[in-house]
Amino acid sequence: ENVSLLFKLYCLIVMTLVAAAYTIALRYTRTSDKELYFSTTAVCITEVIKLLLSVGILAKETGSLGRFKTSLRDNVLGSPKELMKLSVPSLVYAVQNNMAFLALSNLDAAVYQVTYQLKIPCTALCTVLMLNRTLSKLQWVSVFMLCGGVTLVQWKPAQATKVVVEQNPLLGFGAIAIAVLCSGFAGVYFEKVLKSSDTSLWVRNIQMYLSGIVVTLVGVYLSDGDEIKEKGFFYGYTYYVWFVIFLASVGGLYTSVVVKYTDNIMKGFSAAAAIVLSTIASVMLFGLQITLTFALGTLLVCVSIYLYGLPRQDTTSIQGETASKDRVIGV
Ligand code: NCC
Repeated sequence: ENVSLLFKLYCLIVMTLVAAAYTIALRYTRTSDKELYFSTTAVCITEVIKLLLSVGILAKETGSLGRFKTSLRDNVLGSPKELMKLSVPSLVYAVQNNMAFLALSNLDAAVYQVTYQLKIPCTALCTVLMLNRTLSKLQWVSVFMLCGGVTLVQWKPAQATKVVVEQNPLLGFGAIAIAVLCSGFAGVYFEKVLKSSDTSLWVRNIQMYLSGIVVTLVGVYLSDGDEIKEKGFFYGYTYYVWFVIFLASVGGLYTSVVVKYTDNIMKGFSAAAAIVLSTIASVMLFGLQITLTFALGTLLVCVSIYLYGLPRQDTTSIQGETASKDRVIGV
């Protein structure tokens, strides 16, 4: 499908801004000491909202009520096999999304964001293993360079935050490690399913969010079931919690659009570029100071993007999509 570069850019920028706001807002909601909400329910409600939004978008995409119904009948009710296929990433994403809450309950948002960048090489590895694509040595170097660059760009000296809740940093880092693995695997798995047929993105999303609701409900039951029976599903829900859920839903949908029009590695690269650009914009708008680590990180990010995009020199590996593209442009 042909969409303009401008639209892709728009999706990437929205996705990155939402992700940044999401992390900070989530962290904020976990640092209150009283009436703390059950994070597993927030993950579950997010799946419900994403499902409803996807159904709405599919209705718009199909154009007529008849075609909309046929699409739902064929792809949802009539396709248990496809539903099973999509339950794999939905399970993995359910783990990942719960890990984000666990990590941000135990670690500062800045520390989280920096450590979470390990998902970039992890995603590259999954892409190579699962999509039979190859990366040149230089591209591998650029992937790690990007990872280091984003880390530096987001680096902030540790702040003494007044946090009343009990924190366990080790638990937080463990949760990030799991989230990194999940993000890489689930992202590439979804990309593989999405790009191996003509099925609409919104149908794929509906298939995934349906099992997503079931899986996250199991999570609610297993980890907070007893307490929820006592206090209620929506215990502790403030406007901030609803805002976090809103960001998670919108962010998830934009992520799926980005993966459709680019790929998971590109998602990492462009998110990095968007972070750099938004920081530079805020420096110009609000007159903030550019730190040395930011400047160094920006340099690394730019060089890595340049290196990743260079035409490949090694023609030894003629396998997969990248190699055939290289032949077209005459490398
Ligand atoms: O970690 P990340 O993405 O790979 O997580 C993907 C998020 O998108 C949802 N998703 C994915 C595919 C699909 N078809 N539908 C979806 O709803 C998954 O449920 C999962 O939540 C990133 O690349 O950094 C990004 O990070 C997340 C988020 O900031 C981190 O996971 C931290 O917890 C962003 N999510 C939000 O902003 C809500 C995502 O946009 C980008």
